[in-house]
Amino acid sequence: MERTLLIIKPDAIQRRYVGRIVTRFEEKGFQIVALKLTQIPEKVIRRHYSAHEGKPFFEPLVRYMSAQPVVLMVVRAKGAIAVARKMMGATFGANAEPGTLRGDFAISNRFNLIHGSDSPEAAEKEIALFFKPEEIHEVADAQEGIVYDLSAGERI
Ligand code: IDP
Ligand code: MG
Repeated sequence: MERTLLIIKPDAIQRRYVGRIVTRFEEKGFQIVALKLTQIPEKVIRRHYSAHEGKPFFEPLVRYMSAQPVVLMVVRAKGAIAVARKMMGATFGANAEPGTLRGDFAISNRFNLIHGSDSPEAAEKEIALFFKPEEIHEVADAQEGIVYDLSAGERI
């Protein structure tokens, strides 16, 4: 099953949105397989966002993401990466569609509540950057047969 890495960013924690963000993914049918509250060291966040190095927003982004704790999560679902990105909404809060997390709860270009991996390669790289294998708990999903139609031998 596809996995993605989500980060509930410091602004979301300050605004007491951890519970409702986690709930949105659970309600949608995602299974949580890893979760922790932690402050990410500056050099790790630089690596995580290395694709943005040199851009004008890079240094403030590094400061924002490393100054306070975040919630790191690995979640899985069919098509997890694209579905999570859709649920997050566009990067800038003001542009994000209502009904998405950013569309409903963010107005800022930077303080936009959540990170989600943008490709399978990024997801696996980011999961390995933030979690040790023993911190990931891929237990059988008791609800899988009701979240998906499994009668044809695949997840429909
Ligand atoms: P994403 O989070 O939607 O994938 P990216 O383009 O990967 O967006 O940018 C990473 C993060 O950097 C954004 O979520 C946002 O917090 C911040 N950011 C991106 N562009 C800007 C900008 O133009 N001004 C301020 N912050 C930005
Ligand atoms: Mg991105």
